[in-house]
Amino acid sequence: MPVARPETSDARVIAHVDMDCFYVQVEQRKQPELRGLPTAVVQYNEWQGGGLIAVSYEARKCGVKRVFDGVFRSMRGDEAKAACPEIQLVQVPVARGKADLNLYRSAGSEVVSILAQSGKCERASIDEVYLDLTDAAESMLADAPPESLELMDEEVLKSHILGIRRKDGDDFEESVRDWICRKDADRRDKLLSCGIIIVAELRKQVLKETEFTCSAGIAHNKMLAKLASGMNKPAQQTVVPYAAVQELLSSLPIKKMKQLGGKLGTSLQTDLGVDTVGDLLQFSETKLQEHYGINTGTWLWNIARGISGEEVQGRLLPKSHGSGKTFPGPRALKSLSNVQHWLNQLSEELSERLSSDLEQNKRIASTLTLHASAFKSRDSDSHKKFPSKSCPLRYGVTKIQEDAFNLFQAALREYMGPFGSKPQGNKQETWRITGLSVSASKIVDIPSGTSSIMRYFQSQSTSRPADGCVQDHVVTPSASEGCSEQRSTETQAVIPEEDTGVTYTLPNFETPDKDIDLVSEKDVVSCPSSEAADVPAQLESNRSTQTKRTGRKINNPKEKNRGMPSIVDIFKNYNATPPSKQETQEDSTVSSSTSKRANFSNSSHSSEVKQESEERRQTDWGYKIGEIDQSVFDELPVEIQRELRSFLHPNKRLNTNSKSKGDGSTSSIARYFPPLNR
Ligand code: TTP
Repeated sequence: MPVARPETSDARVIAHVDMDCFYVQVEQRKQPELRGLPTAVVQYNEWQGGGLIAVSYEARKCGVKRVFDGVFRSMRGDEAKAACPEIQLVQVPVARGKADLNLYRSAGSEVVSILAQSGKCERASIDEVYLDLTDAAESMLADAPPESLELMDEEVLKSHILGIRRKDGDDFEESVRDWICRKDADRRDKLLSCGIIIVAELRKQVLKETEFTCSAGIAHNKMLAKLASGMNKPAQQTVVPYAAVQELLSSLPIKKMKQLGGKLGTSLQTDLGVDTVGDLLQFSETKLQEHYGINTGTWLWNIARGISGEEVQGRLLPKSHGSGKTFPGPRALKSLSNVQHWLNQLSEELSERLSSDLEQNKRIASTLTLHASAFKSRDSDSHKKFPSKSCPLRYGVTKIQEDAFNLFQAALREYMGPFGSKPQGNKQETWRITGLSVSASKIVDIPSGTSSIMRYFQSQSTSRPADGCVQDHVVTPSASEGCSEQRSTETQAVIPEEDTGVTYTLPNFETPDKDIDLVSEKDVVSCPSSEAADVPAQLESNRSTQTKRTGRKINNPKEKNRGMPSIVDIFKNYNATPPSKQETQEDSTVSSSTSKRANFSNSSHSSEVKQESEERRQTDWGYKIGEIDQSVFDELPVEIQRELRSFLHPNKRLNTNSKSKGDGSTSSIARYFPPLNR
């Protein structure tokens, strides 16, 4: 079968950098006496010595593993001790009764900030980075090509280059040098050679500055670079020249390919008899599309040929934030109050991370999603998944807590179905929750400058569900790869908080430790139907408590599904049509300068004029200002809250304004959103 050449991506130089036994290295840096010793990081609970989540390479040599082969559970500390009596077990830090990964996150950021200097850099997880080194490689090729170098670093010469043919007795390093310095090499290989030198240098720099070792894969696209980085660990780099691609893929088990570890990979094995990625070559694109749909079919056809057009994203910050915890076996949650307790903890952590993202990076997330895993007591429908739910995200810890709990209740009602509240036989059907997570996604930069705030909120609002209601969280196949995130997250994951040693398959569930990129939401699609007439008894009682707690009785069935109003809902009703001349004058007065606004309010406008302007303001906003729940402003940073309140209530503003005018201070909104400088 003729093999298509990768098109444009074949001249790119992409690296995937992956830290070695990352949590262990972070702990060893903290406690240098552990260096060189067999070490493992375990979960904080001590049942059977805690589940292993990271294992040093010294410990791996003694047979200690994170996941037991063939058994879907993590190795316990006690089992690790039996295999390797001298192993050092370090517990993950704990906060709010769950693993606190901040230490590891910031260690990952240290690495990212070093690597980002070399070119376009995408932080792919807590300890993985993609780099697009094409520009750097091209410059090197133009200015100081590898064959012109007199000395070559040892780290470069240790590189594993796939497809190099060595004769018996050939020196490893010499053969690497020869390959790198070939004068007759084609341009693609020459660029890769430059990539080898650049990555070796970067890895040395990371080691020097952070004391962490890492491994890397260097290839012409992300997919191949990622495959290569894990091939020779720790502290080594592997290169995939174009000529070696088919050989690599022909023997690569299909399930080892990113995004084929789950159902799709299984289907390829059982339905098409495909064992290796190379086996896919026998199927035409049309055939694959017939089986798996247009996007996935094309994606499969491409990966069989080592083609992947996926770009390095140029993103140093996470795409989403999540906080989760599992409650396996006897720890499964069985009451709403327990669920609420844990959702409060998770929401608190999420809120903290959102606040620091806002503070440090001037970014705002707009969707809150709840994922859970569950089972029912007498499970007639054991395969029914606990639905994931999303809603617009409101800032402020109590709001996130409240919304997360509301999402949970909506999901639970759906999960239990119309018979949830009815006893079947003698017993009432009950539920157990084995995993909970809350995540914030659709994170965007806040545009700089006061005037763009409205635009920001408006653009946010247009991407939202019409009425801000609880939405089913649906993961759809990615257009770029034709493969759904759901499949990719179906791989077995060892979750730091798990307790009984069971490793879970968690479709749609965000592993708290690898907290970046795991939630790649596509769009929320439909509102659930209005609340089921039959709801579980637990929920029924809780719903009345909820109504009491919020003090807001819900009579209107439409309103029931709306969820709480968000600041975004208010802004989306802001009328952006160009105002009349008179309005323009007033608008600029109220929205851009506090001092002008003070002048306006201080001037001797008649009360009719004030009333008129008030009416205009009300029309512009599409809301009766008096009816806006003032608590929605709590979602915003304090100084902006102040400014918006004074925009809506200019008279109240007078008292404080004279003071700020005296300070000569500029608009706080403008100060809050300085031009981005990253
Ligand atoms: P990995 O990169 O998968 O593994 P690792 O860095 O420990 O080891 P390797 O050298 O083989 O790459 O994960 C990075 C960190 O994420 C890891 O140190 C601990 C954490 N982690 C978990 O807590 N649970 C998991 O299931 C996985 C896979 C990782």
